[in-house]
Amino acid sequence: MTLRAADLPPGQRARDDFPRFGLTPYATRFPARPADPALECRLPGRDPLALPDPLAGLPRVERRADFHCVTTWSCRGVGWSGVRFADFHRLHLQPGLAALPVAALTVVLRAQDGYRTTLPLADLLADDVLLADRLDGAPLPLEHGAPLRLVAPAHYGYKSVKHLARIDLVVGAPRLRPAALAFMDHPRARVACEERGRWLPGWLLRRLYRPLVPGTVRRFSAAMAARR
Ligand SMILES: Nc1nc2c(c(=O)[nH]1)N[C@H]1C(S)=C(S)[C@@H](COP(=O)(O)O)O[C@H]1N2
Ligand SMILES: [Mo]
Repeated sequence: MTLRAADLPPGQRARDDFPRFGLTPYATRFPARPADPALECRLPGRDPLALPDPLAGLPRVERRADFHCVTTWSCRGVGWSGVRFADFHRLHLQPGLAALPVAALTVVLRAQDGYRTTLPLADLLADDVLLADRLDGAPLPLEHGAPLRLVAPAHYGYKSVKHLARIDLVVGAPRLRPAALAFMDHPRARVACEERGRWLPGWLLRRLYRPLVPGTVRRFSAAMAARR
């Protein structure tokens, strides 16, 4: 661990590595189809849309962004490549949404390992949100979300769903049991506002989460090594 740099968001500390990380039960859960990027999309009142190659036909972009985990570690300057979620939306989602306004829609994001969370559609349309299939110039490795992950740098890492498998657009607040306990899953989780969780203030969650980092990093990397 290095000391917190002055330009990191409140409560964050930079680390030199980019660890495999997540909720403890997910340390030993892996994607069922790590080489198959197929994505299913569900829109209100429409048949499910199956996309075997979800990035096909979209402009590729590269983005460098800091990655902020809610437990207070940050990794500076991670280099992603993929397509903008906004471009994906324009091609595949918007045509099926008819007159439904963006502001009315929430997106449920589900992963091949069973992980799930939500974000407002409006947040996903920000220019820095990607569907990424490459990391630092190489194909996305299993530990960082192969075959396809969401990257939403303005939100805590728990919104950047790895091994993305399905996205559902729903009107209003979805009835979803989040992967984490309800208090841990803020509907927006914006890093700049320190929206670490619901109900409890960010400064308190910082203190609760920070001691869990070293053990969680060890657990996730041991599970990855065992899998190889
Ligand atoms: N499918 C899936 N996505 C996930 C998680 C997970 O356990 N499973 N953990 C989340 C959390 S809490 C964080 S901090 C980041 C970690 O991403 P990394 O393993 O690439 O560092 O992934 C997020 N997305
Ligand atoms: Mo996290």
